[in-house]
Amino acid sequence: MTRQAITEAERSAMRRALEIAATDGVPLGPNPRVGCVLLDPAGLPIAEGFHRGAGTPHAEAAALAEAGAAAQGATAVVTLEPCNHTGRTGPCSEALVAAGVRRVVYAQPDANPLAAGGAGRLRAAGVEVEGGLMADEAQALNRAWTFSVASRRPFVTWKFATTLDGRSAAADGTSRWVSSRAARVDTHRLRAACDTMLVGTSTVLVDDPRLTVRDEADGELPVQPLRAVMGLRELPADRRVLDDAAETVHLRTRDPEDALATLHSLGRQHVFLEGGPTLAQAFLRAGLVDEVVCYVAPMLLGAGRSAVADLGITTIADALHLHVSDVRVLTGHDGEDTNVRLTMRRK
Ligand code: AOF
Ligand code: ZN
Repeated sequence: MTRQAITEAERSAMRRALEIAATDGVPLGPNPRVGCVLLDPAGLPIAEGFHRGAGTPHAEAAALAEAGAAAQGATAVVTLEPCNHTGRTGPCSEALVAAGVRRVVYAQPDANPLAAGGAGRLRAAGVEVEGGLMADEAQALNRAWTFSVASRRPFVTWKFATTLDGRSAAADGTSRWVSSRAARVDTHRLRAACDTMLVGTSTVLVDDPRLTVRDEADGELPVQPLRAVMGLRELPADRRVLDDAAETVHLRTRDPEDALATLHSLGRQHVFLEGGPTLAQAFLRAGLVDEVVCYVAPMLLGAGRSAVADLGITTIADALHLHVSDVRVLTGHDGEDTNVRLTMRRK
């Protein structure tokens, strides 16, 4: 059987599927964002659907429901390989076959071992299948989901604020407002895109942070990330992290790998690490930081606590290297901070 090349109509359907997958208001995680467009044999769109969050129909099922009998002989263009499992809903591979879909074009292969295998199942049923169209765009849409299903742990973003000379506190321990207001607003935007805030018990004991996502206009957002505190020390009941503004878990371990394993088992995909230099040290030493977000204040201290504790590196050849992915200057009335985003370079 000769394979049919991907058509222009399928390309534009994939662009549309990516667009509807990213519909505002679709909650991030634990499920991926997925879009699906059904085309008739002439390449004209007949129905579309997108996933609206855990427990609701998958994108393919939503599109099939809208198409009804018109799905017979159609091409399904979908941003993720159709699933092959019965989870919260039934397998999409079977639903597509049962509806008489003739061809499936998908973007990203499903890395979820529980759900994968849909392409094979479709081919076995005689459906033409093409994968990989705009796969990078689809992966970018579900960056943390893709990472966590493939790596079996959450993606870790370490955020810190520092002076120009790499200090996170002055010699007397004072550290309040190293970063500007603009940097703090920016931090809340990034917190909102994660599903878990992680700090150590010492941060809770010393700084007593709330660890919630707030915005200037509306205060605390309705959906809050989980607050996770790791370490062996007890948390006094009066700490703000134990208030009822969001859920909190105490991970009784000092080992980053254990902490991430527990968070993974709780369905968490993206950890925002906001602890102090010791927690950062533990995660960096364990090779468990994937992305770094740094706010650099135009300030010099010359002495004081370093932004990260000793990494055991004594010679320049052993330095950890990162890639800069973005640099911005955030300007506000109380100063301007430089925001640098980086990814870790894997050795
Ligand atoms: C979705 N939405 O549109 C597609 C998904 O157990 P479930 O039913 O929640 O299924 C989750 C898995 O199904 C998910 O991790 C992914 O591998 C696959 N496809 N999931 O939430 C969708 N097509
Ligand atoms: Zn499915």
